Order: sequence, then structure tokens, then C-alpha cells
Amino acid sequence: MKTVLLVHGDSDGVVSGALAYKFFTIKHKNQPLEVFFSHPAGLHVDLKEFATPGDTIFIADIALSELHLEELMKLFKKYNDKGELIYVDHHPEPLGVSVRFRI
Ligand SMILES: [Mn+2]
Repeated sequence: MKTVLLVHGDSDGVVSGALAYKFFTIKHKNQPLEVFFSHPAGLHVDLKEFATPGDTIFIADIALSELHLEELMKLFKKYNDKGELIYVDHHPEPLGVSVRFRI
């Protein structure tokens, strides 16, 4: 088990990642932590490539791509069922989707 941070590579994404890095290095002492920069069109690919179900995953500042929304929602549920997936963002949600819930 490890902690995986997936954040956008722009300024607010990098700052979000730095804050999350500090938080998780304290919360999950002695647990490996990896940070990756991602983006809306590649989030579903990067999540599968860099995280394993059972990991703690923190995603910040990456909008949900409507093109990959169905797959992303399935992945979020799968990863959160096995471990913990935390998604934090400030972009508008795709129409018909509310991410203001715990899955
Ligand atoms: Mn941003």
C-alpha cells in the first residue's frame, strides 16, 4: 500500500500537491508516497498506471473530462472501495454529475 498524489501541473495544482504531500507524510508515516502530475484528458490513464486498488489516492485540481467521465466514475468507485480516493477540485462539474458526496 502506498499514497499516490495526482495533481495538475499548473500553479494551483503544484501548491495543492505540496500541501497534500506535507499532510500525508505526517498522516501516513513510513508509507511510500508518490507524486505525479496529470491533466483532465489523461487522468483515467494515469490513475490506472500509477495507482493500485488499495492505495490511498489524492487527486487535486484536475477537472473531470466529459469524454472519460463514465470510466472515471467507475475507477473512482473501484479505487475507493479497495482503498481511499479523495478528489478535490475547483472546476465546474460536468453536467449531471455531482462529486459532492462520498462514494
Ligand atoms: Mn488549476
